Amino acid sequence: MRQPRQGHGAPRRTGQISAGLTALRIIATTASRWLATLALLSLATIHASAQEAPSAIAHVEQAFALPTPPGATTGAVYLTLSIAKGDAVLTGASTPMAATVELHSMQLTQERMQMHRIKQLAISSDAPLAMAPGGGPHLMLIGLSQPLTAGDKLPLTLHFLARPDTSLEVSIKEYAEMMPLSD
Ligand SMILES: [Cu+2]
Repeated sequence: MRQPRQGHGAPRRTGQISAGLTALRIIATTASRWLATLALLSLATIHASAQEAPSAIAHVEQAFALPTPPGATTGAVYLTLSIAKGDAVLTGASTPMAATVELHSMQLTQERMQMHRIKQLAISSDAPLAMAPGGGPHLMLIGLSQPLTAGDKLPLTLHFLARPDTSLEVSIKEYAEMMPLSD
């Protein structure tokens, strides 16, 4: 006698509960799929930025400028530019101490070293760029607001193609100071 009562009520309730559980499961599954998708998306974003970040930073070392004689309006900056991963293109530089900064290269023309302006300088992890007085590329300061004095510093910002600028302080010193002491 008891069974029919329970029997009439129980299956229906069980059915409602299981239907409710199924609905919950579907919601839970959909939610977890969404969460998984979101997690994957954010991972992909992190991965993309992690891939771009290291190569974005070009490393600058041994940046120096030679002192200029009184009255001189041009000077030169030399530096070593390297990159840990990938490549970069230096497109120019600027300083509040000169009207313009040009990328220059030196070329031997009819037994004379001649400077000429170049538009950009490419570097890669395989091929860093080491500038030095006496030839090759350098940064030419044009329209100096004051002579470059040994011991002073020169603020310089390097501009790259599709990469953030790099700002640094350039030491003004005699080239001899950069050479290892020998003899
Ligand atoms: Cu030059």
